[in-house]
Amino acid sequence: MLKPINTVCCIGLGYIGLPTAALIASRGTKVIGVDINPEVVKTINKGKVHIVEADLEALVQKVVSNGTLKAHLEYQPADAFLLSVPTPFKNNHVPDLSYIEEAAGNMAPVLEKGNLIIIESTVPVGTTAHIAALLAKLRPDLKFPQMAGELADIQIAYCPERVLPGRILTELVQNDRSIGGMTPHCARRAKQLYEIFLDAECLITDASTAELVKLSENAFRDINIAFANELSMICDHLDINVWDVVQLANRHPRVNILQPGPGVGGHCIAVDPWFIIHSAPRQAALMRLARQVNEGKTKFVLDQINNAAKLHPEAVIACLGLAYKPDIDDFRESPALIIARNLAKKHGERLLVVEPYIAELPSSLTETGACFVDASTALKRADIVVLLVDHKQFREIEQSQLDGKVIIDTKGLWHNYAFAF
Ligand code: SAJ
Repeated sequence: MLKPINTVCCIGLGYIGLPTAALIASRGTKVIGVDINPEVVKTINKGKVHIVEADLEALVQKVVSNGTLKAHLEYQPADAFLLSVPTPFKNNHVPDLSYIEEAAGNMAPVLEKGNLIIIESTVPVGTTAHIAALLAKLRPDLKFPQMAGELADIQIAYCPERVLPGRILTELVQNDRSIGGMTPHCARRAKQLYEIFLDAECLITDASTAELVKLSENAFRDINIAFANELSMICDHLDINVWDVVQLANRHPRVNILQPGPGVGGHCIAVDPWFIIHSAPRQAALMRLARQVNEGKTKFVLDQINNAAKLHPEAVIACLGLAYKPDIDDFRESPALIIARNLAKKHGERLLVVEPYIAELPSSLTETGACFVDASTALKRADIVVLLVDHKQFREIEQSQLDGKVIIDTKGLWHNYAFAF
């Protein structure tokens, strides 16, 4: 008989933690949200959200007003703890576990016998065991799975998320979930928690396998995006339209070439493969090469723009989009932002920037003199138009607004337009 889970403490109220906390609370389970950022805590307790995500604010408003979700700065006792804190990498792509180690250190004092701990953050293989060892040192009075097995006082599991930003609340309910228990009992307890809100399958495995499953999903996607980006650079060299090649090749019943772009952004696809490469440097040759191809594509686009600017001295350049992907406001690891920053340093106020999902430019752009404008102003004033993100707002741009301009379309939005260069 599994101990009931009446209270869940969700640690880290960001892109994953907050939607997860709100969803669990919406099923009637009491949720204590914990975040280190006082602004985030204050915003949530007003029933508001600090991130752009479909339907999230309405859900947070509902569960905060009915008292099932409350955000705190301090950790509180609970039946289960969910850790969704950042796991970036340091320089030279070494995983940075400081956030998750800090969260574990802050959680240790409030742990009680019978608690369940689930790590959701994307982590290098072996991190769940590492955190379990850290907790055992901090709480020698409690028995942990690595020494007590099924008789442990505390159950620990690794359960990665696989939701797509923009569809998080839907995919949290609909996507199958890998449940990596340190013991079978840990996995059963973790499954009990996810069954509070999951409409899909809980796929039971061990912690290390679940850690590598998550990383493999994203490394697989990174390699496939690298194929599309390499193909786009080959097409440029051969003067062939890559969008036609992709469209026609994908009519093959078993071919699915992804979409080229200006590189790979986001805190997942651009980061996670490095966790595998770090764990198996000699074996992960293809994954490392894919990372180099995708990072190289960003430089390739920047060179294209600067070459066009050399042919048109004093040209006004417009960058359309800064986010790492369309129709969201997330700029983490964004290749568009990397390109815009480089152009701003070189071209200053001759750079116009359009980004529908922000109210003002990041200081790294404003300090160079780059101008924040709307799309129609940019298209009127620019000689060189660079499409970096295929936000839905840019789909309304007519060919007539682009006539006579130099176009660098990294997302193929306008590849059917016949341009007079
Ligand atoms: N991109 C391309 N071409 C494509 C697809 C994507 O250039 O054909 C670029 C995007 O523009 C973006 C980057 O790749 O810059 C990543 O975008 P994405 O849509 O592939 O992925 P994320 O980071 O938003 O979400 C991914 C998803 N993982 C997979 O699709 C395997 C999501 O399911 C994960 O939950 C998420 O990573 C995560 O949090 O790990």
